Amino acid sequence: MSTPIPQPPTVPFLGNTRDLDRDVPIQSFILLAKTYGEIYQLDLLGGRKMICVNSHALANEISDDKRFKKSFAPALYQVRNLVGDGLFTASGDDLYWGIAHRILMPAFGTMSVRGMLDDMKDICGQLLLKWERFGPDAIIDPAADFTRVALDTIAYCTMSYRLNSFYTETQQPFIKSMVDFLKECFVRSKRPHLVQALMHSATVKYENDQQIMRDVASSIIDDRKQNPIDKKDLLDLMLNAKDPKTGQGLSEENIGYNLLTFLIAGHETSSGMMTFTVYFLLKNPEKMRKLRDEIDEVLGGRPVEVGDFDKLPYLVAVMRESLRLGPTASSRSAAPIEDTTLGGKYFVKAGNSITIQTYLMHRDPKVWGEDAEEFRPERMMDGKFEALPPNAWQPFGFGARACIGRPFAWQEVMLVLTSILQKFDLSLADPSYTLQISQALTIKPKNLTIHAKLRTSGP
Ligand code: MNH
Repeated sequence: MSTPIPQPPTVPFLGNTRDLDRDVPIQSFILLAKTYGEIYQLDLLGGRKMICVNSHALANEISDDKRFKKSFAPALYQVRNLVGDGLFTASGDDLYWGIAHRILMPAFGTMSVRGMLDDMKDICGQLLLKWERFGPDAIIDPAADFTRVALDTIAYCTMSYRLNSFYTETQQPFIKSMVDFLKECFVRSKRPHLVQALMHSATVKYENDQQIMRDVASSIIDDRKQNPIDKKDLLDLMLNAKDPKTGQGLSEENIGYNLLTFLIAGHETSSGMMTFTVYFLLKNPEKMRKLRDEIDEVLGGRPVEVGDFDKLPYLVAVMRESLRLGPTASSRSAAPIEDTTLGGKYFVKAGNSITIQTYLMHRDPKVWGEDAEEFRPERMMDGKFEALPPNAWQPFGFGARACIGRPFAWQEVMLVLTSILQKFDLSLADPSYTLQISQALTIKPKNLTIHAKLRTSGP
């Protein structure tokens, strides 16, 4: 006998759509989990159901490529309007996922990423200069500056293209369009078709935002075609490499999709991670001191090099803990390949999307204990990380469809954090700040502001 999956009361026509906050849906997911526990379902528009799981036990069961395959929450499905069958949004059955995956994997291996360190330093240096020149009284918006770093880093390291975000006063049009586009994807996925049809100006803007991003992609591709370079970067691979298995290259259309995929997937998550980490460190000054002591001890004042990354265990623990409490990709979805039963009692039909709320799973007291809400990097080191139950820490997803950019993001964030802490004393601009979350496709701290003062006591 199967047990029905708990569900909040529905209203006619709208189902459970009103249970989801428009701007910050994760707030609703947190509240719903408090009421309904490890699993619940919602009726969305167009007859779709959303099943959410919140516990490690159920998430672990779904982390099985033989029983489940990646699926798309409604908002992510909308993102396909822009990036089609690019790597992130391709369905497992899309021929192009396999071709692009095999062509692009080598570009994101650890060795290849190590070769990008100097280019990453170029961009990171622009951030350091800006904060130094702004001086100790300036109010810095770290989410905005980390977005500049991350976006410029991905464009420069993988496409040898300078977006020069630090040289524009306001946000890059690309970033503005991207944020608005992702927001609209969310809102759209919850709007009835009839209402959507009437929202003419929203649709015009939605399409205009996509065009702005497509234009950036085209100019990067055209620029490369006109000015070929020797470097075998990601863009070169996309334009020229052949899939070893099928012998096929990527189509023009798919190159465009993937280029935008990398610009979007390659920066939102990393910039959010840097912002969360700075937030957690500022709220936990003794952890900040401990981290800085480690950096000073290992590096003195010299720039970090590739070989140093293995010598900074506390930094690694801080990054893991920050991604546990602030997993910037806060959920992922998968669907059973055949009809199945979850947790021995909840029946789920084949193809019915299940959303793992990583944010909640990362706080499951069965795994993390009663102090799960506390930022405690110590739980991520000295063998404790390796001893965690399988799939308890999953900020980069799972299996074949896990994050391809993990080594890239890891190195980038290590570089930025070590560089900032070597150079500045950070403080909250508003000491009473408490965490609020903003959400587009990913989550990050909202309205966090800081000061950065050059260190007086050097290493
Ligand atoms: Mn990334 C997939 C999280 C940085 C490019 N990424 C995923 C998934 C998660 C994720 C979770 C799986 C999503 C799903 O199952 O639906 N990614 C992150 C986080 C960071 C990150 C937390 C940084 C911190 N990602 C990056 C960077 C790049 C990148 C940097 C590019 C350089 N990610 C991708 C791509 C995919 C992906 C591409 C899709 C991979 C695939 O399906 O084959």
